[in-house]
Amino acid sequence: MQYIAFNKLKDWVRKQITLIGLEPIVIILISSTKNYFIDEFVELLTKQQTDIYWIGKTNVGKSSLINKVLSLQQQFPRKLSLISYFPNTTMNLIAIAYRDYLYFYDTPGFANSNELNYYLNNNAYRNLNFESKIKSKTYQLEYGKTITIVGLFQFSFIEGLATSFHFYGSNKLVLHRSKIENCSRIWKQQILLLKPNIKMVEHQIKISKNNEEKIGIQIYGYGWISFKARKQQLRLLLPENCDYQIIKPIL
Ligand SMILES: Nc1nc2c(ncn2[C@@H]2O[C@H](COP(=O)(O)OP(=O)(O)OP(=O)(O)O)[C@@H](O)[C@H]2O)c(=O)[nH]1
Ligand SMILES: [Mg+2]
Repeated sequence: MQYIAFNKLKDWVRKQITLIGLEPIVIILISSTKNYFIDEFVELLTKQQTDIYWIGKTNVGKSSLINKVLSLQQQFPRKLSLISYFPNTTMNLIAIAYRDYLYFYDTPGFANSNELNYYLNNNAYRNLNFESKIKSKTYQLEYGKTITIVGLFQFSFIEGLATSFHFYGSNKLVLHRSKIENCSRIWKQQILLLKPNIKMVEHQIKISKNNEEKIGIQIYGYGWISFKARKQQLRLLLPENCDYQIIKPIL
């Protein structure tokens, strides 16, 4: 916990929220399983004088957080919200009596088709749960090499000076290093986590900067790959419609 730059992370979240046209009032970084900042969050809730709707992407822990808040406040509703590591666990609007005639409304989470998780088969969710702190995996690569994030996507280093690439994704994912010329064969042997018949698309990425600035490629639903800018030419193989963007690394 002490290793994470909270303010940097909060700034990043604020920027992302602003980009989609919303104005955040308070940002609290929270975990209901690790209890991070739960007290601050509960205090905020006790000041609310309206019903509270719990809205967000599927599988991010909305129902878990509701149950946590209720148990901390020694409230035992007839029915707690269901939780699971599968997406779309909450299927309907669920009203839960809170206090002073106020209600929590747990809502079904939404899924975005531009994220990798949208293309996963059901067994894959176990592999993508972020239960422990992310440990980055580092590869010092010469050009001509591919890293296959087994069953999910491929990252190829086409041209440029030798570079250290740091992969920040779920610790449970296996990474496989190979020569570019072998990567199609490896991919065909290893499609395990995506739904069947997902069309894969290649994206060419040219880094124009050559100033050693730390940059990253964020792959929606996975995490990000960070490295120093050295005019590299890269290639990503992703499910069609899955998005990525070049970012300043968050950590
Ligand atoms: N690491 C970690 N996992 C969590 C946390 N909160 C919930 N989870 C896990 O995340 C998964 C999804 O939790 P849910 O509470 O069902 O998520 P949800 O947002 O209600 O999902 P939908 O109902 O599909 O919208 C479960 O496997 C939880 O155990 C957390 O704070 N940290
Ligand atoms: Mg839920």
